[in-house]
Amino acid sequence: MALESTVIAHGLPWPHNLDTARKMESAVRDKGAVPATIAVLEGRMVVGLSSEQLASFAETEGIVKVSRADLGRVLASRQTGATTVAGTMLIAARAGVRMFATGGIGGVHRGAELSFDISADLTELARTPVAVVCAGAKAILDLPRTLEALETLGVPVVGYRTNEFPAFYVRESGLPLKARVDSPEEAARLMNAHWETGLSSGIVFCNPPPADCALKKQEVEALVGRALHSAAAAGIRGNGVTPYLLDYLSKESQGRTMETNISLLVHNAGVAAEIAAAYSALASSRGGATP
Ligand code: PSU
Ligand code: MN
Repeated sequence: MALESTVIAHGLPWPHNLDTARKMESAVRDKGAVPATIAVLEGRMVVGLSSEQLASFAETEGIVKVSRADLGRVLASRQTGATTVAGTMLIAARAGVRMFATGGIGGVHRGAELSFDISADLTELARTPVAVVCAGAKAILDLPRTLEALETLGVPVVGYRTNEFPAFYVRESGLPLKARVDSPEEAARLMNAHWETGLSSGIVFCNPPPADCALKKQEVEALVGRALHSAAAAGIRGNGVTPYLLDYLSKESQGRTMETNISLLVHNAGVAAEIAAAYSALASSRGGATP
């Protein structure tokens, strides 16, 4: 099961990043799956960082962010890179890995009608057959437009024990989902049916943050409004926007958004591992015949 590395290099500060990456790997193992944290190390795609590689990766500063468009360049120049949701899915699929857990996918940024800033995570989901467990898209984004874009791209967005698109730190967004599953087995059957038809798109499983660590919508919206003003004033553009906003939210909330982010990352890893185990059991019961 895949885990990404942009959240380690750019989503969380040291030492929380390493601690969280290790907790996610343990959560995966506890549910009977095998974690493979994906990154680019000195120009090589690595599927399954060793404990030492993970520690040194988490301590290194200034690691480049690797999405689909960046991969060739980073490999050619023998750089070390942190894979985003898009970059991780692309490498996972090449290695035959179908399951992936992250915090929140990228999506349509607020103000995208002017900036055109839409995460390559969305187009990757349209073309790469990997299922992603997440708490929806990050709260800094325009969630209704992100859902619309996913629909246009033909990506199934499935609630895991919820009828609503979660809002990352917040359990509900008021945005209804068309599909819902209530168990790992049901999720595995959906994956199998989706790919058995020959569809090559990904699947988004939305797992709301645990109730005991979720934040209130009003509080997050107020923080996000200030974060967006600050990013605009500082002239932050391109792939620096998301890390800037996440860092701003954490500082302004005295670390509370970061704590929620960590809890939901670990929670998502556990749920994805349960689904991965159910999918693999489904494959064996069919003589290894799942796509
Ligand atoms: N989930 C988190 N924290 C993160 C991310 C996901 O809890 O930092 C990362 C993912 O790697 C995702 C990226 O692909 O943020 C989105 O970046 P952008 O908006 O530049 O596409
Ligand atoms: Mn972007």
